[in-house]
Amino acid sequence: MRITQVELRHIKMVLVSPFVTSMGTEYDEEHIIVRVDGEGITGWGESVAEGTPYYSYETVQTAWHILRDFLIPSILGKDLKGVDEAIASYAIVRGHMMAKAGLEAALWDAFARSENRSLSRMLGGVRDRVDVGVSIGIQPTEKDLIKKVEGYLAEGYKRIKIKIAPGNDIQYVSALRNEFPRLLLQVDANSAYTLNEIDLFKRLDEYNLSLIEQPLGYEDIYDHSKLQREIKTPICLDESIHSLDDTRAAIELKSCRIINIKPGRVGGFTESKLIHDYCASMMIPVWHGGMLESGIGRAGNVALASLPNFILPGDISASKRYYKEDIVIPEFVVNSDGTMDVPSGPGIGVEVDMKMLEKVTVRKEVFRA
Ligand code: OSB
Ligand code: MG
Repeated sequence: MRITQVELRHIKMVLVSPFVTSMGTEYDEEHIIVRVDGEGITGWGESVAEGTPYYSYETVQTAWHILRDFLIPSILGKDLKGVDEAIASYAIVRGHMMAKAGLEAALWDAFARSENRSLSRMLGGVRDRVDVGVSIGIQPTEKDLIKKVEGYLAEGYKRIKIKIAPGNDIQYVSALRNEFPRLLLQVDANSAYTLNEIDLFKRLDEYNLSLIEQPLGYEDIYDHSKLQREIKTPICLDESIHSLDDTRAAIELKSCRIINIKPGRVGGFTESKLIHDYCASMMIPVWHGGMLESGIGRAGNVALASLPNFILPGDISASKRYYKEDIVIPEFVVNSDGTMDVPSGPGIGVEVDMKMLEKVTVRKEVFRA
């Protein structure tokens, strides 16, 4: 496919409620929507770089720079045989995984559409529904949290993840466990602790958590291996894993027993699949993380999560859990049994709502071959 045009859109969408984590409070979400065109086919992708460099060093501005000045020029006007050839053309660019993943996603969608296949099938998906959970930010009180959880459980969600931070941890876990003794519950610290707080993690062992996500440094693998040795609850790494190589290091060092896969964090679906396959071979379960995506990114996440080793429910929630209106048709919904349907149409399997996309676009740039 000869790629004749690439379009970038900086989008900003207002969250239905502020998202509070150890990294701060988010009121709206900024991402980049990537559109590629070639030979009458259009592909869509989402780069999950945010407005702020708090989760990752990447931001919308750095991703835009890398896309405009390096990634897009490396593929524009080229007759690509497939996604692998695109990846090879920009392999010289180090890091900037979210910038790469946004372009790669649009290319995957375009190639899947050109073969009239769904992205799920194209990636090796084996399920037509995936198990989903919800990620809840830090609430003002334990009572507020319990109310939120009751609401999400009533909607069908299979698993609850809560954000924790020093001073906002054990009391929330304990309150939830008291109220819901059998709830599938996990916590995400987003790197807010150090090994000095090892006693807290030993106390958390009493609450039957499915996992503790990224308790220590955001690039760390070594200290996590020391912590995992001292606690029973499985550690799951998010921020520290940018590649298959990081995954191998973490598993060989026994730094974690579970891996969170986010295509944006590892450079795209291709690297995600390598990590997925390696983890399967090592009997390490994976689950799909989330970056508060719009429906475009969410569609790709659901497709990837249909691969067989995505064993635990993902941070993949209904469109309305994030935004009043989504930018795709149909929007994503959760079934009452806590699953989400994997789109079966060509490519990402949903249609972009151009009117809504226009409404949330704050900047647009078009590149032509
Ligand atoms: O650490 O998993 C995280 C959102 C933004 C940045 C980092 C994270 C998150 C979430 C939300 O937890 C997951 C979702 O999209 O529902
Ligand atoms: Mg996380």
